[in-house]
Amino acid sequence: MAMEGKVVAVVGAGLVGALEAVYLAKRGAQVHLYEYREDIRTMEHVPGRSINLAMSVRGLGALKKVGLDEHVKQEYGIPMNARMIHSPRGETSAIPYGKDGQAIYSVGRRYVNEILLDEGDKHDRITMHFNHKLIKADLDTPELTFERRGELGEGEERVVVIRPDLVLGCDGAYSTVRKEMMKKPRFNYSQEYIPHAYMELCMPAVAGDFAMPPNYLHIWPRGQFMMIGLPNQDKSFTVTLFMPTDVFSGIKDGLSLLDFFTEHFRDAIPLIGKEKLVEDYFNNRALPLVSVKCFPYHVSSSALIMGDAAHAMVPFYGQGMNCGMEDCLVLEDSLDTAGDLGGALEHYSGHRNPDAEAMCDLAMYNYVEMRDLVNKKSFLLRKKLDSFLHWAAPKWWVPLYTSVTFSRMRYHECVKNRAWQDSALTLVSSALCLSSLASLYLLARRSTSLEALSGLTTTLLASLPTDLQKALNL
Ligand code: FAD
Ligand code: EGU
Repeated sequence: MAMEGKVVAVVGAGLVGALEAVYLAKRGAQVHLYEYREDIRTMEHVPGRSINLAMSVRGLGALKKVGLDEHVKQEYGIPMNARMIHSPRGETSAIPYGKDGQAIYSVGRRYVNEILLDEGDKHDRITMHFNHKLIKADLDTPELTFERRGELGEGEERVVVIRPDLVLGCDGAYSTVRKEMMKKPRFNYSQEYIPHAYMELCMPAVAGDFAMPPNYLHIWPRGQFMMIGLPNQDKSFTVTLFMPTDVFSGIKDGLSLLDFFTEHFRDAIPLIGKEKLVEDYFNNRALPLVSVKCFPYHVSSSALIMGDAAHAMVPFYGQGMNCGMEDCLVLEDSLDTAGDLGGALEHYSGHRNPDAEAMCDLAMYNYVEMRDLVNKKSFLLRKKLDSFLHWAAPKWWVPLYTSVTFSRMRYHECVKNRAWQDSALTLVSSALCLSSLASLYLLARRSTSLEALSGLTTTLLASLPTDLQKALNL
């Protein structure tokens, strides 16, 4: 579908909006990019959400279309080849993500946003409007109303009204465009705030070098609490603390904070520094985590939501940005195949929804799993079994996180693939149980020291099936 001459208003110049604007300009559309904040490239300090993110195959695949993937992979991003698990006693162990050099990349949110805006500047067909807050939208016409922030220039009005051909809502988890869609009949919507919130803390460089090995995603799994650390370009780490909101608010002074860290994250204290830890914690607010699902993503041929606006997810799979950027690739396919704009948007909605919702579910499921299972033997055994089978038959056995993080398999198929593996393991473990039962029975019949063996058999029988079942995570 050609977009020549079409006027598209992209709302939100975040990671997805800035990328989509370039995609559309390359298709010949006249793009107007509206952003509530001022131009982040001219800001000294950008407040708000997570400083760095894990970028993997899907995000990189989307950047490839604008020629930025190699730059992020080779020059800018910091490869993380493995997770490094920090035990409560401060011991560390590494679990690789994949084979030889497979890695995910730690990237700065601000930097990626800036190079995308710079890319946009190269296109005459893109006009950027910063300090424009969408306050009202009639999505049928469509008509958008923006309020300008800050000082106005000569002859500029506070309120700006526009009538584009198409509205793309890339305005994040608390999307205004989505709020307008909610007024439509037959629009499905659900959201969930989880009990956990997050806070980012800084682990500074020590004598000009990283305080911990840089090429890892550092994890402190503690059941109810969790901390995750990603390396930054300036050799610091950003560590993100995840805890229930009441635990955050229960820590009221420096002493109780240090007690808390001594109990749960002892090894991180000297790395962050006592004073800095206390200062950062009390100068920061814990931010909420929300998961959003909705359907459809479009209104006839006049509006579409993408990225977090359409499918905000909890961050426990490191896929929010990756999924949002992949949205842009999926829309490209829809525009390529459909005959008209309405058809393309409808195709996109129907095609993307099962995948986006599958990813929201996976992220939520992982949140529960991380909380409850991290230290359980069955969980670790399944991880090892998965890796082993993947090593033995890389084409046939692809673990869930591998298909999600290192492939572009549709998210809902990743889930299906996992379901298939679960039933295969059930089958194999039942077969193992049965055959061990049978051989024990045969052994017992032949044996002269029947009594000893039958005792052993009983013990084994009692323990084996449940253990195996647990071990195989059934
Ligand atoms: P946003 O980045 O939120 O951009 C939306 C833009 O719209 C903003 O610039 C905003 O100012 C603007 N806007 C909003 N309302 C208006 C309005 N009314 N008018 C005009 N403009 C407006 N993802 C990963 O892939 N890997 C990770 O490791 C990862 N880690 C994360 C860790 C945490 C703690 C969190 C919270 C998220 C993480 N994510 C991660 C998810 C990722 O941050 C988001 O999925 C991603 O930022 C979504 O991009 P977006 O462009 O859709 O929305
Ligand atoms: C959470 C917060 C490790 C950045 C899920 C892994 C995340 C990230 C994991 C954050 C975990 C959790 C995976 C990646 C990634 C793991 C993944 C989670 C980046 C299953 C900045 N998660 N995250 N899984 O496998 O697939 O290492 O804030 F702790 S990257 Cl929760 Cl691959």
